[in-house]
Amino acid sequence: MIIVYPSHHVRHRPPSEIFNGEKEPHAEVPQRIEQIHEALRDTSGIRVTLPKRFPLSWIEAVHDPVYVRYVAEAGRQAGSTYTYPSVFPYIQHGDITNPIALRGQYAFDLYTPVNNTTYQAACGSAMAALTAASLVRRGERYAYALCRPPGHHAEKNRMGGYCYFNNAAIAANYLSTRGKVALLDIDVHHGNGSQHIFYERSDVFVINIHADPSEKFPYFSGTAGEIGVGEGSGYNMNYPLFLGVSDLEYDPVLQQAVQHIRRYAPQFLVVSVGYDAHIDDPIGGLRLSTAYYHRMAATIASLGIPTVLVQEGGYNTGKLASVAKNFVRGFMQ
Ligand code: SP5
Ligand code: ZN
Repeated sequence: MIIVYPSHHVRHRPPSEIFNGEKEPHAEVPQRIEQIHEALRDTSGIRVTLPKRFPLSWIEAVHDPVYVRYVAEAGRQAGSTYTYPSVFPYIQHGDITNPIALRGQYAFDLYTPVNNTTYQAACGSAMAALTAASLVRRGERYAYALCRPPGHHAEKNRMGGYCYFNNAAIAANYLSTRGKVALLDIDVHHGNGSQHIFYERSDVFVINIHADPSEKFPYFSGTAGEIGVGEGSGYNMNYPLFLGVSDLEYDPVLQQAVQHIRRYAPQFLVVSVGYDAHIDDPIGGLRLSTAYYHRMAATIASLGIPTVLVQEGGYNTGKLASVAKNFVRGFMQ
């Protein structure tokens, strides 16, 4: 298994997220990827590589170029201080130019601040996903991009949920030039960004298993009724789960999802891998065991489809190393 490690991620470290008017320590910390990286580089059968550079057009194929430029420019303006939205413009009379208004125009929450390290980290993260995708496109059976910042909440023109650029969607779109792609999202949070990006497309089938959005972030997206529109109708599936779901209840849902992917018969699979459905995750709300991550990975790998694994969430820095090791070993066996 080849692991792609985007080293620039460490410079992006937001100190806080704002929840219900209170500043709280930011959950999406550099140690997450550092710990996974350290655990995996010493695992047999694993080789670590750095991201290669790809044209910005692969990011702009998924995100509005104006949004991409905004992330770069807002970061430059911010300097080293992390900036947050205050107002979310809900109607537009002509162009919005005020920087305070723009922060809210291009974001949907107060968890996803921007400073002058953010753009470089977000690009590096996207390049890691593209590097893994290109390896798989050239014949590797699988590759794992240790993306940070994560991506699956980022929509075409909006950041949120700690995500700026949608790494998994960028990889899936890149691969879709060669054939049908399935995007399976097992992060505990609904991948609203990936859903948004592919909602009208049938060449990328998006399937999400997550904590019910009536209970958990992102709150506004991820119900079973969201099935896609137009050409994309029937090519988006959501499996919202009750809080507290354990291995035994999760597994039949994963089996169903895998069946749907098999029937779609994609040429490539992208997996948004979050470890935040683990029982000890501080924000997830589900109860999957460390051992189950091994079985989960083996089940997904049994599809036998060339696969790009893309890191999303997972916030218990004491557990991530062992969970990731289990997942990768389950995938490789
Ligand atoms: C990629 C990813 O997993 N993003 C998840 C973003 C969800 N963040 C929600 C954090 C809310 C936690 N704060 C509430 C705790 C109340 N004290
Ligand atoms: Zn998550």
